[in-house]
Amino acid sequence: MLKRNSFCSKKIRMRNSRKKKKTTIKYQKTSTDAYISFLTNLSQTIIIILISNDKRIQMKTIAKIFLVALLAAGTMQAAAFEKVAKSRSAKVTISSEKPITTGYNDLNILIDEKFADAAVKIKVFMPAMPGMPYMDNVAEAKNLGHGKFTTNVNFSMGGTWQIHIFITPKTGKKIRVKTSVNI
Ligand SMILES: [Cu+2]
Repeated sequence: MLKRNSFCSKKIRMRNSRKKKKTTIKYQKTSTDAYISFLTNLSQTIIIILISNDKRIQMKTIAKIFLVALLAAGTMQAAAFEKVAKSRSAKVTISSEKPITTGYNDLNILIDEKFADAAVKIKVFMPAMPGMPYMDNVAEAKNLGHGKFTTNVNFSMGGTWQIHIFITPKTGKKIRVKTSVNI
């Protein structure tokens, strides 16, 4: 009986490790998508546990919950910062693998593929405040293809920074998308 049980859990472990490889690819989405999938998966597995009297199914589903939770936590760390900004003609997703801090930060900019050959520029600025002058930093974004861009920008102090993304398509009007970040 003991032997059978340990064989059983070994089989489950093997199956889980195979499943993990598959799900790793599946969870290479945005953190929001991953979180929604995680919640859906969690509620489904809880329902299976509740309606099942089979110990083995219960064990499998519990293992699955831990696996999914682990993957979700990993994916959420992958994008520590993410913000979606919209204008009338463009949607921009700005993200960072690390939390935004004072100083230079690597930012990923994702725009619609129809702007894949556009020039993208970022401007961050903080309006003048009592005892503090206006501050800004402008950076060109590097085109990685398929609407993905990357840039490195300086937030020279803590506080609320305005972010403007300028998209200049090969043909057509220049687009400005606005958002902000608190540091
Ligand atoms: Cu300031």
